[in-house]
Amino acid sequence: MKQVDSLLQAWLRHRDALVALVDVTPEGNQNFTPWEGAWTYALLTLHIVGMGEWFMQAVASGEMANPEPPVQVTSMQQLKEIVHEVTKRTTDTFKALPDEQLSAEINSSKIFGANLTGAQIIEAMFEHEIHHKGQLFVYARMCGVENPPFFFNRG
Ligand code: NI
Repeated sequence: MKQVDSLLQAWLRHRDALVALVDVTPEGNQNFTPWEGAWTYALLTLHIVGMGEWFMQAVASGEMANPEPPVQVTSMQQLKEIVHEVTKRTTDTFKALPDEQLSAEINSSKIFGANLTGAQIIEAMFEHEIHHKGQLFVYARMCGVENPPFFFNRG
């Protein structure tokens, strides 16, 4: 098994839980915020999936692009579709990574102050996603989701 494949499986356990969480969040909650001035449900979700793809593209290309601003969404349905699309693209890029990219140096000094290896960028990607996913669980619970899906299902 490629090293990349086991990392992909580890990431997908988290991402699948995120997708499931967004899928069960009722329509109309795209602009929900837990306090005034906080990111909306949609912005937080777009940030997680957008940055995930951004990290993965950096590992694949060796270069860190400037992150793109999130698109405007007007419904949970639209948000769900974007989450599925971006997850599919990120998964495809991840799957296609050769193991050599894990030890390759990524041109990341302007973001991280040092050039990290592909494996280190993937670690940052995981930490970023897990951190914000925890926040989104609270958002979803406040939007009435009673049994949020967790990440430990390995069946
Ligand atoms: Ni963040």
